[in-house]
Amino acid sequence: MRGVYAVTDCENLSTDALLPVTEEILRAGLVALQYRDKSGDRAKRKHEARELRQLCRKHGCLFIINDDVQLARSVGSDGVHLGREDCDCKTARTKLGPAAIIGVSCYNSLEKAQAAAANGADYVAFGSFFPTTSKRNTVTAAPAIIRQAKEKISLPIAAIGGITPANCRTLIEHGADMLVVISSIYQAEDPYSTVKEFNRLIRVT
Ligand code: TZP
Ligand code: MG
Repeated sequence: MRGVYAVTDCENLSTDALLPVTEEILRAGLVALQYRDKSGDRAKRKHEARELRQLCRKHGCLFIINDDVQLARSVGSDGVHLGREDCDCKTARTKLGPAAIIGVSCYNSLEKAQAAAANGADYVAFGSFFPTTSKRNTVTAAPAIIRQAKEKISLPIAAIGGITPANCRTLIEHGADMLVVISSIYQAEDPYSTVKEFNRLIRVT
């Protein structure tokens, strides 16, 4: 897994706005798309997740659901992303099976990353590396943690938090495999070109 990993900006976009811009960025080339929606609106979540599942299939992109193992199961996503408020990796594995991609947020903790690896995670995420307005109460991580993690575990490493084409270089140089991004893509004037630019910087296309 290497490249741009976009996360849906459901706080700012209605379904009608989310789907076309997501298809645009899928055309620009994403390694993964995460459906992240904190609304608690079950009907909306199921509808959006199903539509995004289809778009990701069409464009050959992995589709990951944030927090919600049940939703992941019911729409048949490729996997789930778990944070400290979600169920543990082993429980998710039991529910989703051996082929599911399970990502785990590790904030600024190498210990969490090693535990996630031992518990069968498929990738780990660190951050927030830069200030972000997309999430409250973030933990700050320094780029050095990426290199340190690569020495200890052999999983793909995702970096998140305030990442833009202008600041991502240090993360790539420290060994980030995936750049996980909400606002600098979804709120860009030209989301398609922004993904292309990230891809040029991380050299995947
Ligand atoms: N976890 C840590 S920072 C963050 C999440 C979900 C938000 C990232 O969004 P943005 O807009 O790319 O800073
Ligand atoms: Mg979560």
